Parts: sequence; structure tokens; C-alpha cells
Amino acid sequence: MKTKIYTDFSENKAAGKKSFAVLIDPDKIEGESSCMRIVNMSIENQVDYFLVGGSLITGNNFGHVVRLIKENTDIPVIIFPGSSMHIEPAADGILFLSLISGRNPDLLIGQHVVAAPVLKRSKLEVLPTGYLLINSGQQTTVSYMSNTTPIPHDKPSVAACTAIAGEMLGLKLIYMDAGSGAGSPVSSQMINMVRKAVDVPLIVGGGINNAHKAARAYESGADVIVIGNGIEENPSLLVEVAELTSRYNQQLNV
Ligand code: 1GP
Repeated sequence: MKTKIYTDFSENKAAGKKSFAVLIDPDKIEGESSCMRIVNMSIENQVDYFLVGGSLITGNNFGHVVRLIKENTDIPVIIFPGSSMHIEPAADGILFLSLISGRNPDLLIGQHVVAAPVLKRSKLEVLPTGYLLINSGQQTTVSYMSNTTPIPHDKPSVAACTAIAGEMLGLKLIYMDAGSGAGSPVSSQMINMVRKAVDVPLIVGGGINNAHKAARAYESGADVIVIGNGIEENPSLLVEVAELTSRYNQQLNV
């Protein structure tokens, strides 16, 4: 069983090193050239990971996008699945998401049963992940599609207890997501409380659309931040956040 991505996550967390993941939603890619533009910028700016996926993928280019990225870079490609249909063997790993903020059995264990035999046969690194949706003020695609109630943004203790339960169940990562294009990202207070509550690496995403919000997520305790929409709207954000991540990590060596 492959463990490289998880080993990197845990070693970086132990060293206080931050990582930056660029989310590519295949539905939002307009042709190979627009995908390659983000891929090339990510290579130049030493992005740490690609996440590929979305809660609703309507087109049929998911596999094509994963393979295109893999053919052009060694940056690890991790599937961020919206359902058990989103499996592409060419990727390096998959976030095996259990939506523990919700009470929809299909997303807690149902889809996983369908995906498990396929993943078992694949060479993908499976990353068991406790996925927490946080209310950002408006309904997001993922909260609608998952038919679950997100954790209220001003209830950090609910998020912390949910994360603790996930860790106790053996989940290896916690991903707090305000939802793609969220009006406001997960609050510093909530990230901070969850950070203190669990030892596993913490991924934070949703609504991080400027470098200031990215810095706040890192300072509050996120080990990995994920940005999708913000880069689609303003590609120079990729450069800014990559520089921020690098500055943050250089301080560790001082
Ligand atoms: C969404 O966390 C990801 O699930 C990224 O969100 O597209 O808002 O950056 P954004």
C-alpha cells in the first residue's frame, strides 16, 4: 500500500511546514490550454499538490485532466471526489472522504463501499479523510449535493468535537471546507480550535480568494490550504500564495 503522500503530510505537519494545493475542477477547465496554463504556473511556483475534482462534475473530462497533469509534472495529483464515480487510476492518491459533519449515511460509508474494491485494485494512495463542511453564509454546491447541514461557522466547538471523533475513528486527515466559492472562509477561531483538538494534518479550503486569507488560515493552524475559484478568477493569486507559503516555510530554517 502506498503511503508517500500521507508520510509527507505528517512529516510536514511535525516540522510546522505549510503546503499549498491548487484545486482544478474539470468542469471549469476550458480546453487543454487553460489547464496547462495553471499547471505550468504551478510548476514554476513550486505548488505542493494538485487536487482534482468537485462535488458535481457534469463533463466527461475528469480522467483526461488527471492524465494531462500527470504527463506534464511530478507534482502529486490527488483526487478530490464528489462521488464513487470519480476514480482515475492515473492519479497518485485519493482523499477517501467521509462527510462526518453530516448525517447522510451514503457519504459517511455508502459511496465508500462501492469505491473500495475499485480502489483496492488500483495503485492509488488512499487517504482516509474526515470531511467537515462549514456554513459560509450561503448554500454551496457541496452542501446542496450532499444533502447535509454544514456546521455553523460560529460553532468552533462543534467542529472540534467532530474532528476529535473522526480522529478517534481512525481517519488520518481532517479537511475543513467552507465550500467552493464560499463568501467567507473557515474562521481563524474554528481552525485554531480544531488544530488544538487533533494531531492529524489539517487541510482547509473554500473561499480563500486572497493572500491575506491564505496567511490567516496558515497562522490559525492549517497545514495544507486548498484554492480553486480564487485562482480561476485571478491566476496571479497562485504566485502570491506560493510566495507566501515559501516565506512561511523559510522562517522555519532560520
Ligand atoms: C472547495 O476547498 C475547495 O471544496 C476550494 O474552494 O474553490 O473556494 O477555493 P475554493
